[in-house]
Amino acid sequence: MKLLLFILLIPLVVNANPVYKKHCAECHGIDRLGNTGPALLPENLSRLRKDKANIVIKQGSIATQMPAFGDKISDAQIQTLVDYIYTPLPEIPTMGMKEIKATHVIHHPIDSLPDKPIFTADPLNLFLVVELGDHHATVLDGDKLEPIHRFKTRFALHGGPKYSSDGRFVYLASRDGWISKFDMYNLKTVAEIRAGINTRNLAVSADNKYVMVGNYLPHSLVILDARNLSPVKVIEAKDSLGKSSRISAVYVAPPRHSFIAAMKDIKEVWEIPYSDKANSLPVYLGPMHDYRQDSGEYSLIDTREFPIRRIKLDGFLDDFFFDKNYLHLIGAARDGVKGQVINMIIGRKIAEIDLPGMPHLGSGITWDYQDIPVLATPNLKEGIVSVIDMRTWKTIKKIKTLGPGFFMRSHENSKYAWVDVFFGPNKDAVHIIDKQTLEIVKTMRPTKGKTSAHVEFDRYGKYALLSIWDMDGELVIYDAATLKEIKRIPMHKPSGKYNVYNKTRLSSGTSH
Ligand code: DHE
Repeated sequence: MKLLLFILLIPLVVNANPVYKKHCAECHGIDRLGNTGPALLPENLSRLRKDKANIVIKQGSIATQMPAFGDKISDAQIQTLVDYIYTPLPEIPTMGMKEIKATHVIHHPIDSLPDKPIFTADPLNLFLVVELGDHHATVLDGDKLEPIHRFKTRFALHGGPKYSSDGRFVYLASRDGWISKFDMYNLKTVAEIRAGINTRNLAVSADNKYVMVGNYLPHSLVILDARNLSPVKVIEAKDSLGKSSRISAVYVAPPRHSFIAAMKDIKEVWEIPYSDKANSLPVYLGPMHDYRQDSGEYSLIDTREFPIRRIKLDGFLDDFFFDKNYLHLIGAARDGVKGQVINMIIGRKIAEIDLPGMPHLGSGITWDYQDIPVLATPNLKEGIVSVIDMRTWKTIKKIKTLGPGFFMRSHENSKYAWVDVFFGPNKDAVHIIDKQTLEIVKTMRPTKGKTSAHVEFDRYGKYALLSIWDMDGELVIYDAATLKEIKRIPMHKPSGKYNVYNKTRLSSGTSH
């Protein structure tokens, strides 16, 4: 498969624009099919006008790893780059059922492995820590705060790895489309498959039967059998007029027994049930729904066919998350000013929220502030944390920070929420907010000059683990109550960390 793809791409590599080769190929791929950065093809740039692309190349793109090239290349060279990335490729490699199947590898049949952990650590208090620097992941004992295993991952994992509900298995997605299933009990990668060329993220059904993968390229959702990752169905992402779309993100909504996927280039959110239990959900069978067409008999859905309920929106969604009961979807667009609140029963927008600086919404968290359920999220364009009343969807407070942040985290047992400052001169700072006063009570700089980011708590909310986002980085562990540093563990650009208990119990202080 790899060889075939390479042979197909030889002409693209030889003919690549020289400026592109020098400055862009490392992140976006010599073939423009994406690498650590997204694919750069006209099919994937429909929301970016050419003049805007020119500005992005010149000035960089906020909240991504895209730097400014204005002082490195001339205006004329930038224009050749713009023309180049809007030129269609002679051929985009196909990644349909047949090609996906051909990549499938089973390293260890599940039945051949014991279903008990091979270590004594509490399997529910393990962390998986992704180390982006050298494409590894570390399994960490959350009680002793010591690594127990380190393994090689696929290239450039992105998005949160997702656990099976018992925490035994974890599913990982790489930006270049590889999905890996890792056995946390036996510390082995058990199966792998390439489900996309440029992948966004994955979700696992709450009944542990299916994995759904959302792709930027091709424009598809891929359903895998969660047991061994064999492909079940490829769904092309397009609207009823045939306009296709990248997938912004896919998540699971456990009480709804469905996957929810947002489209990046069409104004729709899709709900795709994976279990017959979805049949008992109350759904308004009005003009927005597209399940049963005219039959109106929601109870007759055959979920093995993965029917699509299309919810039409006013605007695009780049990311979203849910309230506690999965009744509301809260979404935002990169270029939008307002966030949208969608009621999942009636399938339409019921409110707008003031999110001026584009949140990395997967980073939003919720808690009760003086008996008011609130949602709080950092913003990627502005140094503020927005705190929103989830009954009225009005902003209660904008907490000023030292710069735009990526990740916000807390835990039910902690009185604090932690938020990083990911961009700008204060990227080494992290703020600690009192959840009941909404005031910053402490600002720390764990390592002067180095980006500190992404906090995750252990299962009891006793420790907070933070990443020093550097090739010679560290995991810094704090006592979550006294905020005193406890220890440091050297790691290579540690990014996200994922605690089994908090993720599988859907803690309101973290992402799911
Ligand atoms: Fe992420 C999660 C989108 C850039 C690190 N990021 C997510 C998710 C989405 C998303 C939709 C939720 C998926 C999930 O968990 O299933 N990220 C985007 C972007 O649109 C953006 C701004 C541009 C892009 O390059 O795609 C972006 N993200 C980054 C980075 O530059 C980061 C800092 C480094 C990297 O890995 O490329 C980064 N994103 C992360 C991490 C998570 C994540 C560590 C999981 C957080 C968690 O705790 O669940």
